[in-house]
Amino acid sequence: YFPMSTDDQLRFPDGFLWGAATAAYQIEGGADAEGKGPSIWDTFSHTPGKVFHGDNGDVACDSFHRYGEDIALLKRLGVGSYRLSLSWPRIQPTGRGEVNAKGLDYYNRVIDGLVEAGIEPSVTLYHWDLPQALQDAGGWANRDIADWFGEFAAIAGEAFGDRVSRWITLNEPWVVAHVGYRDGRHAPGIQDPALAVAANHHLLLAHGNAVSALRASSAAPVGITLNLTVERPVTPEAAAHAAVLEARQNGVYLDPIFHGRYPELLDGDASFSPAAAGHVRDGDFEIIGAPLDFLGVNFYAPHYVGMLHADGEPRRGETVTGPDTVSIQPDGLPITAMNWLVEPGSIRELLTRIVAPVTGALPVYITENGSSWHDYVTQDGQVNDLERIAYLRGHLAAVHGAIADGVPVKGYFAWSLLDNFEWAEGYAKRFGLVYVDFATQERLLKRSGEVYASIVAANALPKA
Ligand code: PNW
Repeated sequence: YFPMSTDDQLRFPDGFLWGAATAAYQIEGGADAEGKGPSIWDTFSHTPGKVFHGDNGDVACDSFHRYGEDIALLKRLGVGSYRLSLSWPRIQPTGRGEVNAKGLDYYNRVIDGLVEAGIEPSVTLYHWDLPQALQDAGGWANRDIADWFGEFAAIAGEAFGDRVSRWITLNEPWVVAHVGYRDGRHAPGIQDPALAVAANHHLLLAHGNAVSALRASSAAPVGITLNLTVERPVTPEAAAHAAVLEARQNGVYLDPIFHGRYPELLDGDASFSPAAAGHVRDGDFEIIGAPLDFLGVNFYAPHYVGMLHADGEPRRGETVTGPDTVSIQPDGLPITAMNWLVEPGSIRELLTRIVAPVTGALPVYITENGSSWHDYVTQDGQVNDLERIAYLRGHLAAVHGAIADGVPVKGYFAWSLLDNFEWAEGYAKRFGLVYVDFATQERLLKRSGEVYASIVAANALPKA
């Protein structure tokens, strides 16, 4: 145990890294500015029926022009680091060869501005905006993408590796493969389990190649960000089902990276295990298992799983998810605007039960955590987002608990710095510590932003 608690506050370890996070397509705009090529999200968001309200990221938060204001806001929060992502087609318009110098210039301006402000750049190479030209060549379903991504990583490492404080190769490969290629709610909008399971393996190979490429050009620590799931069975019979769900989302990434294999639980399931689907070649696990300096974890909400009643009828709060299984919204837990449960203890369970047994002493960063609510500006010009404050405090207390359990959590990045383009939900779902009026691009620190700034300044969470 470490000396971090007093009667009135939970102290975080000295040097704990506080941050805020965004992603390129969600904030930049400048969709075809200065030589940028189209990404799959440009294509997808301009396809009718794909994104709520027909929204797109053409302008978003206009951070392509307003990054200086964003950096000023980060200074107001007092954070030690900003997690941003690079738009691959801004740097390589077709994803291969030819580098767009003006794209590099943009990120040089942002990174230099951060360093100048004393804020460490934590840079994600890939947060979902694949160059459309690569999708036209098969995207993540084509094994060649491992080499394409390695090349992009080398370009980024050489251009920015002297000033970036930590690298994240991929953001949430499970969402890329599962939501992009299996259920199709995200770009490229494909619904094909065979392509999804191929994408799973190729994402991991690409990650491994990127680790090697970054090592060659930058001394900064390298990791990957996974969105791991906590599946809570509500009855003993549902436990086996919960274990399969965790293997399909957590195991298929954690096991190859840290244990050199795909989960045994999925052996024989060719629609979820890349091994069963025949994608693994000699040497693949050596590439995928390239040693890392940290694991990034994104977490928002747990899931509750149960068995379908014998009469086949879902009860109130139940959604049928398989021939004999349901997902459950339990009574008594708050629900965010995303319809995600609020259950802070689940992030401690994730870190202690799922992450630490796999990663051991490896540093862990929470690279995203946050919540969406129906924020509005009051007549006196404030956003009184009390639910977001409660969510933040609850989850930070639980992260503190995981540290007390012995999990080496080294930092926490709030999602998000800004209200932004929330993928298939468009601008309707706000996650920011800063409110954005998308008509004027005016930014306004929410009350949660003020609270976060005081937590960051104290390196502690007041108990009351
Ligand atoms: C994560 N899903 O997204 C992302 O990393 C962020 O870009 C995003 O804004 C944030 O969480 C909030 O949603 C997800 O539909 C988006 O399963 C959608 C899903 C999962 C993660």
